[in-house]
Amino acid sequence: MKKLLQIKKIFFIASVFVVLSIPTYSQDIVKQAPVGFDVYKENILHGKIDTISYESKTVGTTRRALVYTPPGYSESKKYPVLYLLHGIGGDEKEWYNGGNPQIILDNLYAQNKLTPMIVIMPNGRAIKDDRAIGNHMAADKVAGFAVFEKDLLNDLIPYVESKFSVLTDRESRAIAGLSMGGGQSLNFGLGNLDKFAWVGGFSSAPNTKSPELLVPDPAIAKNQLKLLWISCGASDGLISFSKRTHDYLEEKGVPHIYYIEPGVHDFKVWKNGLYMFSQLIFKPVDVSSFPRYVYSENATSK
Ligand code: FER
Repeated sequence: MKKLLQIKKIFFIASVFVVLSIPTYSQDIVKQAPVGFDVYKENILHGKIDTISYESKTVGTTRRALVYTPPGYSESKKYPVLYLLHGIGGDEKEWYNGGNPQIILDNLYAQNKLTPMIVIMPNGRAIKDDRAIGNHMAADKVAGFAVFEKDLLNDLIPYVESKFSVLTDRESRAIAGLSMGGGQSLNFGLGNLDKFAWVGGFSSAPNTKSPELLVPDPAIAKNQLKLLWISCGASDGLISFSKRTHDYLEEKGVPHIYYIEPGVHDFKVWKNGLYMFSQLIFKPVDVSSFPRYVYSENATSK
């Protein structure tokens, strides 16, 4: 009888531990950016933004990109690389001008929330005159966004890997972008799983390939991807391109985060995309947490 009571007691204590550990566990996911995430702070370490130029055999010109190196960047360490792509009306400076990614990332580094990485912001319009002028929808300009796949793989990545102290395996390479760049990221990332293990599309545009072309072999994608991130503003006119991709991935059992937040087609959503995606990459991923990525009004990541 005494023994039974003891067993009951042990069982009770064990259950208390299990119950208490649930809330701790559920705090693990990355939450919507809190107020102040994009505000410059004087008294923390800051990364550095530079312009780089590389010879593009694909386009036949010298092309530009911005590079953000993290606080404390050292040639004696090797870093993973995030390629961060702009939208149809932008160029290599669009993220910098509209989203101040260096402020968002500096603040996250100050809170120890990022694996140190280099961020490359290229010009994704791979045509001779790649300036963001005139009619952005002109056929030759739109076509340049598809040609950028070759420029990225054959010209820019080799340049970055020859000039910076970076890791070169697929698990050390991520690609994400906004709108037209979100479509590029899904197309190029999922189309080159030997090159990219982390893929993110923020408010992806109509250039996003149809799901069957994007992920023709769900088993390979499931096996190769570390993280596939798809986010969009709930009131974005382009949401159908994210939703159809999500629906297909869900049907085929390919793990991914589908994160819908209040908002339209603008930098508020894209900055939060960078805030959340950057915290998830280049570290262990818990696939079972993906369904818990649901927008929460009073989220703070503190
Ligand atoms: C389109 C609508 C929007 C399109 C591209 C976009 C190529 C891109 C928008 C953006 O990058 O912000 O029909 O076709």
